[in-house]
Amino acid sequence: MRWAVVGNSDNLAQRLLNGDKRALARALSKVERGAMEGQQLVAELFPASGNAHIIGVTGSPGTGKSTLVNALIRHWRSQGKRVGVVAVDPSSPYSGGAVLGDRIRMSEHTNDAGVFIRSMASRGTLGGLSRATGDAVTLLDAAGYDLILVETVGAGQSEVEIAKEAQTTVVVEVPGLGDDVQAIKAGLMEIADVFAVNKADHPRAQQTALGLRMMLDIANHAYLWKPPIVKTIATRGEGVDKLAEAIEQHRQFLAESGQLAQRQRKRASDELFRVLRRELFRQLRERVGDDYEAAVARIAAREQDPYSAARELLERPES
Ligand SMILES: Nc1nc2c(ncn2[C@@H]2O[C@H](COP(=O)(O)OP(=O)(O)OP(=O)(O)O)[C@@H](O)[C@H]2O)c(=O)[nH]1
Ligand SMILES: [Mg+2]
Repeated sequence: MRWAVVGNSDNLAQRLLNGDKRALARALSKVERGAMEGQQLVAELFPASGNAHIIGVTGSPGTGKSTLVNALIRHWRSQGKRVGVVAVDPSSPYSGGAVLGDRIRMSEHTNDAGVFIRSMASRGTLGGLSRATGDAVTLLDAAGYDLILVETVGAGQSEVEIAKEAQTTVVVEVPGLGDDVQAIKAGLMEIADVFAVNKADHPRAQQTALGLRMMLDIANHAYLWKPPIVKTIATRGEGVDKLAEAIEQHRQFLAESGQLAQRQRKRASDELFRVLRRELFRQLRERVGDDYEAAVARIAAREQDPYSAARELLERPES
């Protein structure tokens, strides 16, 4: 036992720390619902977190992210490392089959005590999803997983936001299809710490890797870290050891350059901002009651502008 827990969520937190996977699953459901109970759990477990290497894996749909994650799990398991996975399932139409697909592809690990895989559904708002993902990572971290992989489909700004919370972001590209243009379009170039050119069994893989290299050399010359480009064939596990090595080297670079502390501070700042924004709004909403809807109606009817309506709500005295 690494941490003793004060407080009481019917000892769920303690059981999670002791490596009980069912307790972890239950705890994750609680944070996913975003209820008070979930917040309490995060509060109890937060001191035990902060040790894991958090790795985002993102890229366009179908590029082979889940297959790669699966292969990475196999690689790190062979070294005795414990691996947690959060697969963020966006509400986009193509994700319908993806959840089942993820489950099948990753199912070889379900009986392994050193692996934990969780799919998060994007019910409700995007802010809700990134909060739930962040909390899930904290819980897996506290549960002692050495590496935590967060798979997101890099289809939009929201997924990019989630990926930004990782310490190391792997962007998965595939050969052909004007992928270089796609990468820029999705804003993925800027967040990539490591590139995987997956499906390297395709003849155009080398060309794609070279194209990426050229673009990176133009865009990134000022940075200390030059994102490596690793060719992989996830289905055969080829290149996966090199990918793992690139990921580990990035973590080492972050630690040695002082950027790890910087990224952690940025993440802390984002988290505090998010929690405060939500909490302040909740408090205000509670205090002003029906006046909120009344203000909305006035603005909609063009009787008042949003600035003065907001000022009035904020200046309302405590009743
Ligand atoms: N030829 C080839 N096919 C691959 C490779 N890696 C993955 N695939 C196949 O590509 C398809 C999509 O793989 P997934 O791992 O589900 O891709 P994904 O990026 O997780 O997909 P979404 O989560 O739906 O965005 C599957 O049929 C895989 O078998 C590879 O290296 N070469
Ligand atoms: Mg997937």
